Amino acid sequence: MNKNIKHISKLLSLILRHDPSVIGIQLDKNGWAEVSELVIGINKNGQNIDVDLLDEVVETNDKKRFAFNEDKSKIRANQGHSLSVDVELKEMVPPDVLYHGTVQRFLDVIRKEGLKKGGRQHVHLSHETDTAKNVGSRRGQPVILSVDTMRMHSEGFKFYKSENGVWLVDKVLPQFISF
Ligand code: HQG
Repeated sequence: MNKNIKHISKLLSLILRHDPSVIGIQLDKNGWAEVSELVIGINKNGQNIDVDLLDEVVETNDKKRFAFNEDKSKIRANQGHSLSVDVELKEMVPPDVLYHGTVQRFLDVIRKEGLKKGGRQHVHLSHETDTAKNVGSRRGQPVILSVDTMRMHSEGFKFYKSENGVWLVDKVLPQFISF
């Protein structure tokens, strides 16, 4: 990926998931930023960007992290927020098993407490073991945990799927995890 595009993608993640105030803008309750305000804010912050480049960043993003509204006047992150916004996630029946990528040093705590959402709004799970492996690799040698989502679902836990295909849940108790 073009270096500039990657840089802008990272900046967008910061602004749209965690802290819009870094460029002096606000998100609405559904996590939307006004595209016009965003472009002005990013330019003021010293990064040259126009609507076409923003479009390219959204289109080429490897994980489809961002989405425009219909008339492209607004933009938001599909998931991954620490900010408490309602991105209108769809509740869905999960596949029988989902995976979580982590690293060895967290396993003792995870065995005791299960998976917790930490700084984000949800625990992130994936359908593919490869994705879980990549997620874990961000922190070191990846460890892939399997989650018995069929049982969780039958016991009433709610699952959501983001627009870009990430499975989200409030927490995963240890009894549902295979180590
Ligand atoms: C671990 C990226 C101690 C958990 C990725 C993880 C993903 C615990 C870390 C998305 C724990 C949290 C999310 C417990 C979980 N005690 N550690 N009880 N429960 N953990 O970044 O899932 O590129 O908030 O295993 O690709 O790593 O940003 O979550 O290691 O999709 O779009 O605590 O972020 O996507 O880390 O990653 P994170 P995650 P983007």
